[in-house]
Amino acid sequence: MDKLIYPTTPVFVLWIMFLLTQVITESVEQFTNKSFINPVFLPSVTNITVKRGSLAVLPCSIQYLQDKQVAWRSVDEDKFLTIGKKTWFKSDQIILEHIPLSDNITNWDLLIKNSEFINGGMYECQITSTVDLTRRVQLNILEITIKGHRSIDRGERIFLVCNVTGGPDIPTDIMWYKDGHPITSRGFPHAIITKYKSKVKNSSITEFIVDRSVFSDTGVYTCKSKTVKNVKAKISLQIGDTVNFKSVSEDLKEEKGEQFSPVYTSGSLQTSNSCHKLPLSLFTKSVFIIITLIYRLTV
Ligand SMILES: *[C@@H]1O[C@H](CO)[C@@H](O)[C@H](O)[C@H]1NC(C)=O
Ligand SMILES: *[C@@H]1O[C@H](CO)[C@@H](O)[C@H](O)[C@H]1NC(C)=O
Ligand SMILES: *[C@@H]1O[C@H](CO)[C@@H](O)[C@H](O)[C@H]1NC(C)=O
Ligand SMILES: *[C@@H]1O[C@H](CO)[C@@H](O)[C@H](O)[C@H]1NC(C)=O
Ligand SMILES: CC(=O)N[C@H]1CO[C@H](CO)[C@@H](O)[C@@H]1O
Repeated sequence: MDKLIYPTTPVFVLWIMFLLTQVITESVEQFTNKSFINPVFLPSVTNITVKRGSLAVLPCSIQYLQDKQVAWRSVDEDKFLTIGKKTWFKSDQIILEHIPLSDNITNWDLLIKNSEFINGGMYECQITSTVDLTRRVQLNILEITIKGHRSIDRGERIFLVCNVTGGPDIPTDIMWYKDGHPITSRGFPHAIITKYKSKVKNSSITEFIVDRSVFSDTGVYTCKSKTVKNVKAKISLQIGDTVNFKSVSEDLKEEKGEQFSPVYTSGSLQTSNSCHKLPLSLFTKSVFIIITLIYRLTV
């Protein structure tokens, strides 16, 4: 007991020295990274949302892979899709994109073509080595549609339904835009926007309603998620008047403050002033032609 607490023998001193050298060489080896480099995943998105039918790119960027292997696995179905550069799971939809970059970085992206709802779920990019390194990527497949009449008469009700369908993670932060501008209660006091989520149908519904449409409601309407990229759809709406032309002119007088040069009337486009000014413009044109002719002749 005494010996251990107060070590003075030369054997013990040698033992301590041996331990110290072991620790030092180990840390030197680690410091120079000779054989101690472990592969690392570089930061990339881990939650991806794409529209049904489009290409889904699941990124996996690795540095210092050295002689180790990369595999992609479907977590939900518990099966390997790719191992190394080989596509393990035979499918026309799945491609492994292997792109070596500089600094010992290589991209091992998993591409899923013509994505379907069934392709949604959790995927895992893994490096097979002594310590298993994994990176999970969530893929959400959505469909977004707008239903509603593309052409209605002035005074009729506008009713557009934006329907986002997909898995349980569908975004509900859907906004309406008209000609690229957000529809707010201030800018569009006559518009009503309603929202609801149907758990049974895995859909999020956002409606745009205007009880009495006016000509200036003509435009391109877009519904899109505030936060999730790619989640958007658009519809072009035309407010027309099939009753008669007289009412169009009256409306134009009524809504003079607004700008709507092309007016849709009974299947043809007319500019607001063309009818009243036609004789006058013909007259000025004729005068102009005559003056030009006289000028040409005299010079
Ligand atoms: C060893 O790793 C460190 C960081 O861990 C790095 O700064 C250094 O450049 C590496 N050395 C070599 C020789 O790659
Ligand atoms: C939204 O779309 C889904 C899938 O197509 C459908 O089942 C559902 O009835 C639609 N909802 C509305 C309100 O149109
Ligand atoms: C992925 O994004 C969706 C939509 O934004 C979200 O609802 C979901 O919680 C996210 N999932 C994960 C695993 O982060
Ligand atoms: C809704 O999503 C759940 C979970 O992803 C799924 O089990 C169910 O079949 C889906 N329902 C419909 C109608 O697509
Ligand atoms: C740390 C590491 O793996 N470095 C390698 C990076 O790639 C070059 C060749 O491109 C190798 O020589 C290095 O050993």
